[in-house]
Amino acid sequence: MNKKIFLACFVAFAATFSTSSFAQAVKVKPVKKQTEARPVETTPSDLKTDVIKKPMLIPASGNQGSDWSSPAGELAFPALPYAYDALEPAIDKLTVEIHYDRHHRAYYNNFAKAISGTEFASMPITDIFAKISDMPVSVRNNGGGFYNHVIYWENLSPKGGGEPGGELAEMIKKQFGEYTKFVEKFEDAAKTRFGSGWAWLSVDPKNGELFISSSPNQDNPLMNTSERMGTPILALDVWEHAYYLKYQNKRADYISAFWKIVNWPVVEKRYMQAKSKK
Ligand code: MN3
Repeated sequence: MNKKIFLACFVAFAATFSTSSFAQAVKVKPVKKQTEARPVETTPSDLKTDVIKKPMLIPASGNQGSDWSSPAGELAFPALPYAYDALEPAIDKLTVEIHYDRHHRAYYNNFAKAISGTEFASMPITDIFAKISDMPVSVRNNGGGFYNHVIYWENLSPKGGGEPGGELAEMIKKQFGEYTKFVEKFEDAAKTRFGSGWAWLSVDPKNGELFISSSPNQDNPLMNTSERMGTPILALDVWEHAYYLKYQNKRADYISAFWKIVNWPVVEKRYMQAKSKK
């Protein structure tokens, strides 16, 4: 081969090779297309960026353990009681991370903003909920979003599952029959909640009875807009952001996995507290 031609071929080859490697190195992952039409969730606007790894350490708060009696303006954003991957395989790490660090934190921040400098800042959040029909919609959505997720994270545990014990177990048996009947009824409330919302087990303050309900959006049974008001002792988030990455449209599979991570001792403790306040 002519030396010049060889050199030209070599340069052309090298240029092609280096261009394609470079192209590969900077190749951006294609954005996953949504494969089916589904209801659009309202998500805080700062959720659109990729997940940023942040240290887990968040200052411990005064409201850990569901003490909601302090003024709403003094409530802190509580630390997640376990690592992001601790609930696997029931709930995957990325879902917990985004759900807690983006969604929940945004509700907290927006709630703090909504009540800052208002008379609501000095009221316990439970008193705000009791008058929620008179409150601005930002207080309702973000206050509910903040509170509901604290209840939810606390009633989950990597060591959860099994069945409730103590007086709660007795009351469940008395009101719903076997434990499996209770599970069926709770699952029904969670599955049939249309769109985004929550399923709840609560204590009726008037007679100490347990009842199952569901709520739309970020509403909860403490709000005076509820059909039946009560103190929530078990919460299940059925917004798509709580399960979609792992379960996609299979909400029912997420709901059955939920029972494997329910922190019954916490639910029992809440039951005893709610009962004593009736
Ligand atoms: Mn949620």
